[in-house]
Parts: sequence; structure tokens; C-alpha cells
Amino acid sequence: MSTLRARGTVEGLPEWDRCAVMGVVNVTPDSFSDGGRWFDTTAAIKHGLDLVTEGADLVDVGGESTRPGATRVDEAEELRRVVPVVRGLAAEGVTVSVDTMRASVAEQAVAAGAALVNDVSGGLADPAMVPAVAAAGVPFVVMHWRGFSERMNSHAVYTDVVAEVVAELRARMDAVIAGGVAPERLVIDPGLGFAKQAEHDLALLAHLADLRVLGRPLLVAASRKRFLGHVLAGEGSPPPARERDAATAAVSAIAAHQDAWAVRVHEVRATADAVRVARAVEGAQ
Ligand code: PMM
Repeated sequence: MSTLRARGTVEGLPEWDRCAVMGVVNVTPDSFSDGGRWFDTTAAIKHGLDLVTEGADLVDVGGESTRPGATRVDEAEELRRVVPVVRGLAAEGVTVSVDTMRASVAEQAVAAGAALVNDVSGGLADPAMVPAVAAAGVPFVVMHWRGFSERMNSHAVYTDVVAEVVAELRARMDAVIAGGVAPERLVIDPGLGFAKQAEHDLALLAHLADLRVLGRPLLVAASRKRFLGHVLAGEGSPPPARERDAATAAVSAIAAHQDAWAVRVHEVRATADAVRVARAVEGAQ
């Protein structure tokens, strides 16, 4: 099987001959790793363009923090944060993804030029999301999710995390397709760190290939997450989120080598190198 076929393609998006790099722009005051840094529209657009210069193929713009324990931002504020940044980046020719759980934000972001809707709740948080994405005819990321950030750690209970994530993602995919989203436009995501402990995240990374049974391209978003802090801590305390970028790039190589379609990261440069190395190794097989 060619690696492109194993990785899959998403209708409505460009095709890359390797794992794609999705750079993150969080227009939030409180995201766990970069909260407050790109909170102003101009700074956020500039940061997105810098990520493209560093090697991002897509830029994911979000206005709501989903870190564990986070409370929800209101809709008007989320729109105010996200839409001008999406518009500014799309106007520069960037392939933009919007990271939102709200249909209204997805709709307005698509109208402003977003090419992809990335909903960490897989359409569960807002019943209007699936119809909105179906009507817009854009690709949709379905992430494994068991509840809002305020309480998600209490849902991190599994007997067989890989099998349960596959089954729950399959159920969400079926619901989203029944709701009118074209299967060719779906991307799946195991949702690292969402209702998961470090051991669950690591098991999912070890068995990414098992998610291939779902037949859709796979997005992996490990960037700076808690499980990396846990791995790096050893006997001591975990390094702060912004000191987890080398570990993130290591995960990018691991994910690319297991045919992930894209990796979502805050620091793009090292991951852009990692996916190119993975591509070169594939080419030598
Ligand atoms: N994680 C975060 C935000 N958005 N989107 C997808 N598809 N998958 C994820 O795992 C994911 C996401 C949380 O990280 P951040 O606050 O650093 O952006």
C-alpha cells in the first residue's frame, strides 16, 4: 500500500506527500501552553504567518481554551477572538482550520475563509454543529471526547483504551455521516489528553495503526500535553509546557511514521523537520 493511501486524503483540502503540519494559534488568555501570547488580532495573524514560514501546512485558530478544568468562553467573545484572525490568515492564502465547539463560530469562520472545522467534541457539544458543517460542505475533525474540560478527568476510565476509543470514534463518525457530512471529508483524532491519563495517551500513540480500521485520515495533537510532562519529569516535577517542544517533535516523528495524516503543534520548526525525516525514511523502505 502506498504511504499516501495509508495516510489518506481529505476531500476539500490540499494533498501533501507526507504527514502535514498543523500549527496552532490560540487566541485565548488562558490556554495551558501559550495563553495570552497571541490574544490580540494583529499578533495572532502575524504568529500564524510566522508558523507558515516555519513550515506549517495548515493553521488551526481557536478562541476557547480546552485545558483540563477550563470554564467556557461566551459565544460573542469567541467570535470576536476567532473570526478576524481566520479572515486575516485566509486572505494571505493560508489553509485555515477553526478550533471550535460552536456551530455559530464554525459557520462564521467558514464564511471568513476557514477550510476545515476542528471540533474537539466531535459535534457533541452543540447539536447545531453537524448540520452546519454538512451545509457548509467543509472537512470536519471528529475527536474522541467524553465531556467538557471542567470535568473531563473524571471520565478517564478505560479497560482497553485503544478499543474503546476506536468504538466511540466509530459511533461518532456514524452519527456525523448520518447528519449529512460526507465521509470523504472526515478526519479522526484520538483526543490525547482529553479524558485520558498519561498511560492512556501513551497506549494510543503505541497503537495509532489500530485506528486505521476507521478508514479515515488521522490527526494527532500531542503538543506540550500533560503526558509529555509526565514522561519528562522522571523522579522530579514536570517541565513547564513550553519546555516540551523537543518531546513534541519526537511524537510527531512517531505519528508520521505510523501514517498520521497530520500533527497539530505549537512549535512548528522541529515538527516540520520530524515529518520530513519520517518521509525520507518511508521513501527508503
Ligand atoms: N487539543 C487541544 C485543542 N484542540 N484539537 C484537536 N483536533 N485535537 C486535540 O487534541 C486538541 C485540539 C488542546 O491543546 P491547546 O490548548 O494547546 O491548543
